[in-house]
Amino acid sequence: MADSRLPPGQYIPRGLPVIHYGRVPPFRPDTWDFRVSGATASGQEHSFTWDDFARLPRTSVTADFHCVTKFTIMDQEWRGVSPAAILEAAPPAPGVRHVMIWAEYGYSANLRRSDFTAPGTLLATELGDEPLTAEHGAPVRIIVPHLYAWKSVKWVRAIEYLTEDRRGFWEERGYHNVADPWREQRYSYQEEPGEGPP
Ligand SMILES: Nc1nc2c(c(=O)[nH]1)N[C@H]1C(S)=C(S)[C@@H](COP(=O)(O)O)O[C@H]1N2
Ligand SMILES: [Mo]
Repeated sequence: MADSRLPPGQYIPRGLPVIHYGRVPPFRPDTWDFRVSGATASGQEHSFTWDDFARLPRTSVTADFHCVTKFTIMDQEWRGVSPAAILEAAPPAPGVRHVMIWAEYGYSANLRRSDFTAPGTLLATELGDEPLTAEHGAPVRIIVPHLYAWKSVKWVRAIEYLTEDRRGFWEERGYHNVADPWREQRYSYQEEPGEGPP
């Protein structure tokens, strides 16, 4: 039953939309890196080359994708690296409750640690058995299917461990800090106490 899988206010469009702010960045495997910074257990930043990243354990997720502009894409099959593998390779300090996902050109989105480690969340490198295309976020994007898709950051380059919550790009511009589509958490004025940084 498709309807029970469609959050309130959403519809199913034709085709697969491409949406982002700004330009599509080029991918240069020789200079690309993936950093884990902020409150790491060691106090040091971790850096992965493309080869390092490609050697991390891989898994897949099938999920629906809900954009706040109201389209929903059903049953996308993603493959990539589980956030658990990142937490293991680059352990966070005790106290880390939030993360900031950073993309090329400074786009960012914040997640609660529990959303980062949720079973559907994935650092995806493939969609439907094909490597991600540039416009859909190659080489790595995060997929957080249980939240509005502005948090599914394309072209991810870094994860910053946070001991206190901080707003990302759209969360600073009037969008909801949590962004649960089932509760229609679209805008920041809907936030209840405790759902955003003080
Ligand atoms: N780096 C980056 N990631 C981003 C965005 C962006 O502007 N920059 N837009 C987000 C929004 S609003 C949506 S709906 C999805 C769209 O993903 P798609 O283009 O693969 O359909 O990407 C998200 N990830
Ligand atoms: Mo979106």
